[in-house]
Amino acid sequence: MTTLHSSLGPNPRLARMFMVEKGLVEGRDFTRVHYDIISGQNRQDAGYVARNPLATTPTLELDDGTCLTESWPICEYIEELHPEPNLFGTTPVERATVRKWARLFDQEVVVPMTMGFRATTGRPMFAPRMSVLSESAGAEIFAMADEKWRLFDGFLGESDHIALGRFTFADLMMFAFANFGFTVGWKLPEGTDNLARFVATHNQRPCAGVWKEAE
Ligand SMILES: N[C@@H](CCC(=O)N[C@@H](CS)C(=O)NCC(=O)O)C(=O)O
Repeated sequence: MTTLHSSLGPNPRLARMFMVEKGLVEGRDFTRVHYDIISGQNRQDAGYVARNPLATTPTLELDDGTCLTESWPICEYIEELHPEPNLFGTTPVERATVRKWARLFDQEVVVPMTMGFRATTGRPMFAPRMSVLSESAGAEIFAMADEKWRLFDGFLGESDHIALGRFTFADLMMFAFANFGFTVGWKLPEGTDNLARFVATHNQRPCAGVWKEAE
């Protein structure tokens, strides 16, 4: 059976949320192996490093032993196997639109937010295992992510969907990383009422349950 190598954190949770939205059930459709990333189990387990040389989570291991890494491509792989409900668009233009928003959010929010977290609140965990920015640069780049959250608040406007007027992978990504922020003491920036509404709306979705679990 397909195995999702998973842990705490927004990237494996993004993949798990995607699987929930696809109606895939743990135990029936895939198995999940959990790694304690706080203690660095993912980096110490030689078997896991062989599956994913970067040792990050998630990794999706297929029946033939192929190991797919990187949360977004894992989600696209699952979409190809399980096209419904559609989360990446049904036409070339729709797919380009969903990927545009996901790419923008990934670069403009996810990268500064995660780099900022690793250099500040997450420093005790991350500094021993990878290069991190200085604390002051971390705080600056974390604040830059907030500027971009504000930009996305404006892009959303009165809609609860960033693309196609319906729930897509781009919404899932935004929702996952807002939830990641909440787990590390972050709050939505002042004046982002559209994002607050977006989060409250998507908190009703089945995938939100992933963030209510203790791991
Ligand atoms: N770009 C990767 C990022 C993977 C990543 O950084 N995963 C985090 C969990 S959210 C991780 O493995 N952290 C523990 C570590 O780096 O040791 C993806 O999209 O999957």
